[in-house]
Amino acid sequence: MTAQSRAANDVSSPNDLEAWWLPFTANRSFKQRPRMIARAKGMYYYTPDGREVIDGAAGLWCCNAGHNRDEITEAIQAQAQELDYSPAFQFGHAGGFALASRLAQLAPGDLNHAFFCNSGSEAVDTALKIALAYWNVRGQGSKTRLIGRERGYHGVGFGGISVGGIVKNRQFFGSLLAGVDHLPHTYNREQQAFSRGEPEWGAHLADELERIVTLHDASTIAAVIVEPMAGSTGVIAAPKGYLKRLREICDKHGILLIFDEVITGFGRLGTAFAAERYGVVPDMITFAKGVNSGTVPMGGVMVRQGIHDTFMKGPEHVIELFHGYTYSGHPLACAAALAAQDIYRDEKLFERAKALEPVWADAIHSLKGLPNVLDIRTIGLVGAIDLASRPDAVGARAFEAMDRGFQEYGLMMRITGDTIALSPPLIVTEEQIGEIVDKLTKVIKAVA
Ligand code: PXG
Repeated sequence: MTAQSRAANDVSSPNDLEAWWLPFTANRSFKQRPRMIARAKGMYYYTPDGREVIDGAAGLWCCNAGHNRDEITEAIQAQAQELDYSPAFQFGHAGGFALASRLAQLAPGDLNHAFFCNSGSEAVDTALKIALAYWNVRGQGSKTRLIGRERGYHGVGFGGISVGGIVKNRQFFGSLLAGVDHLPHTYNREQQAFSRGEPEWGAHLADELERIVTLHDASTIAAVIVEPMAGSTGVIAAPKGYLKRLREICDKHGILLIFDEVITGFGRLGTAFAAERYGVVPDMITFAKGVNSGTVPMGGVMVRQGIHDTFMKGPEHVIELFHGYTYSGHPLACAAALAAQDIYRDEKLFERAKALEPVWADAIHSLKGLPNVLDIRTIGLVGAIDLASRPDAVGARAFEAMDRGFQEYGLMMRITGDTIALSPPLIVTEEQIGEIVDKLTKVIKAVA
């Protein structure tokens, strides 16, 4: 920066969009036609000029309690006044322990321990590292191979993109982690089009894990990681019976099973964790986003009792796991999470998501028949609409839908390729579901 622009560094309103390189964004097009957000409340965002935009995406799948909840804001304020930061390496604070206990209660089975970090990407790297270290500590250091799934999204760390299966997130970044293999994804439009909830077809695809085990031998495989519902790739729910089958195969061969619940955690599918919906207890669950309704960066891993206990041996002054982050269990993130968890419990928001699932499904599936709609999928309070791509311009139609939805119709949505994804805050009312579908109908017609 020039001395002159440095001197201008104290302006209170940003009027230059140049310096911020936005993540996962078409930057040049954004800067020509910015989509600026100034404030939020409940189900709505507001633009700097005061236009109301209904939030069909819970921010980025994270603001499950709705926006700017007073209880959360006040908890963050009070915490900042009391204890702004405290180290978590060799020290602790009450909020972190309270939150970990709370999450242990919420998680199924004996997923009794929480390891905190600051994002979903860090949660995934943490879970993969715990898996590798676990086998090492048990004297089975040859178990190093990690198995992900095609079309999976596990954040953007090197671990996450290695087990992930989204081509663009991998192809530019070199050789990634060695010793990774992938299950096939479970989407098949011919068999599953316009599905509500778990598709009937596809459980057999879990048996591909047997093929992978035969190829590499179980003695080389540490863990399998999957999203119970693949979100980022465009919403692919696990077929009926698929996750149970994965659990059985992992048990048979002594392989750890990790559910990445960064999106599905905290009510998105109508239960605290998707693991509960499917009656399957994985060995670890990664979480982030909804843990504090997206208000302060936070992620973490829930770990089963036996895995945790395996590390708790040897001389007591020695660190058991050489892993952690400066901001692990940050006091502000914990305070926000405790307040968010109170809201989820007191307003029964997970149950609410479950009760609204059929209403939501009916509403979203009513878009069938609109121009270019090739498939619609719903599960929990999630919906996806595949639009036909324009010739030679994959992604252009959905990009226009997202942009015009925000600029002209007052609707925020997520897109990936030519798929529109919806995941409103769990406080959404039936009337607001109607508003989302109404606006979406207009947008889909507008981009025909
Ligand atoms: N795992 C899963 C399953 C996710 O969905 C991450 C890990 C990474 O979380 P962080 O906090 O590091 O971003 C995610 C994140 C989208 C979208 O467009 C999805 C995510 C993030 C941003 C956009 O669907 N998921």
